Amino acid sequence: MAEFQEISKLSALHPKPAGLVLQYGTSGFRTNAKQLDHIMFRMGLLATVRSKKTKATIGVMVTASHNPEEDNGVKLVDPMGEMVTQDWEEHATQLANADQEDLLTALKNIIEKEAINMSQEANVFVGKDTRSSSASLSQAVLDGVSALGGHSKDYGLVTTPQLHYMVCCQNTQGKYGEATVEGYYTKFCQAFIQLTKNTSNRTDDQKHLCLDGANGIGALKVREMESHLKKELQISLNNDGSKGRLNHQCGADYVKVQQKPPTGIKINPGERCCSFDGDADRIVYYYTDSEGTFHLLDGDKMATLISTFLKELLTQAGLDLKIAVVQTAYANGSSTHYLENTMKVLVRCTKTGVKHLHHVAQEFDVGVYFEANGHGTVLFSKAAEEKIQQLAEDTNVNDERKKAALLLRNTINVINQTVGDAISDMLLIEAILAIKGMTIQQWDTIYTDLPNRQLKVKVADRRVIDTTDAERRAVTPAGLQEAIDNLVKKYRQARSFVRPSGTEDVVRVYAEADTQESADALAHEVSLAVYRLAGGVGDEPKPLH
Ligand code: NG1
Ligand code: ZN
Repeated sequence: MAEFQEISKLSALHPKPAGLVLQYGTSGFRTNAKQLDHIMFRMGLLATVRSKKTKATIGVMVTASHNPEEDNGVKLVDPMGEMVTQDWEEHATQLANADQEDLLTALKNIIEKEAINMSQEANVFVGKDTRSSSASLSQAVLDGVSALGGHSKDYGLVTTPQLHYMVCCQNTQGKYGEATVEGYYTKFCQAFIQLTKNTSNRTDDQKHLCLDGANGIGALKVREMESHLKKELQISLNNDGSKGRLNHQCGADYVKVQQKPPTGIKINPGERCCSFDGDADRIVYYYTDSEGTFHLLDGDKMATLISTFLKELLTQAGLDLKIAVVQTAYANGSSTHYLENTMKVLVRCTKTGVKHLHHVAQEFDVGVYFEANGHGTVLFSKAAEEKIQQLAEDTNVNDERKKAALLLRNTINVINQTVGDAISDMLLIEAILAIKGMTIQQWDTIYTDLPNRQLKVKVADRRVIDTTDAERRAVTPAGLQEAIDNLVKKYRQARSFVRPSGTEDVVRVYAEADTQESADALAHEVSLAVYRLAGGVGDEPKPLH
């Protein structure tokens, strides 16, 4: 077929370095940008084939999120704006790793296996973050699409969640919103303004938010969006990319893992601040108190605030809808305890990676999911949306129920249900705080986090660690889980687990306990156990203190 000749010709312009093997990880391929040109071309091919299969528009986002500037990556977006399905992740890995001369065979295998009608039209949306490598890498994706005769639309610089939104809008014929950046701002900002319109006693101080844009795409997009907010939210933007390096000592991941404020930002005591990550699909909040102590409000705190707000509204509206919170093993033990025992909300735990959380959240009428690192959103089932809509339009209900239904309807509209979205989450949190008349300090005191520590250990092959029970227990190597259990017993309120990272060549160690010293000591001791039992390389982990 003519298109296959074209592929042979064009793929030679995007050659695969011999011997390079990459896996479609927790969220796509991710590594040093220099190694990714062939991957991008091939993902252009795969997205085109996926589009033919689903008879819908597919998205391809070029970004390495919170990773360093010199890295890059790519993730595929399925028709409803969700992450690509797991069996296609395998196709992606096959195609990415095929030797240059075997590329056509690998592609044909996928086409055959999936019984794809190659005469079907294909449409692919492409977006990229602000990394300097993203321009040529996204061009390689576009080349891949055109090599197979697919149509493409290049959205240029967009946040990851904006691209997910575009794909969903396109495939729902505009029901989700208009598939433009302008449409995105209009939808979410209008909902925010509606939500906050009866909170007229908000002062300018309360409307003020200090934002760290991680020197990335989120900063650019917040600047574009600002006028739509009509001063109802007044953002002072720091780390906007004009000086500092992307994700360098700033951004949501830095703040969460280091448990300290980003550089490049001056924080006044008590001031409400938040940080986005490099592609604006994560957000964390924080403040420093009058003693200068730093307080982090992470994904768990957001899940708690949001689920409490929604549960109260559902009760006021008299709607019997099932709400649940989905977390991972990294969720702070205090948050799980509070949600289950005080809020009486159903909590479910899944493996790390939003695709896992997203799927479980879909099982409920209202599924709130957040990773502790600040990636999350809320999903409403179709039935739940319909019930809320009906109630909002019903002229025979009392004022309290009506008011709650209207708030719920606007809450649905301020949320990007396709994927965790820093901008949309920020608007939601800001609206909830405004409606409840709550300060960040009051939000923080809902429950107290258990002190915790995350560490990384380098091992020769991280795949020697296999886990079960939503990654909370290690099955291999032999003796590791037993060692962890024995260490955990030494501390109060302690918990620890290890798992191989899906985005970095490391094993991650998590520990929490009643004091920071204990959490640090436990994390260190577990790191040593990993180093000794799972083939550690380099220097032995050193104690933190
Ligand atoms: P890995 O490297 O698999 O731990 C990290 C995050 C995930 C997720 C992905 C994708 C932690 C502990 N892990 O995955 O939650 O966000 O990156 O960006 O934060
Ligand atoms: Zn991200």
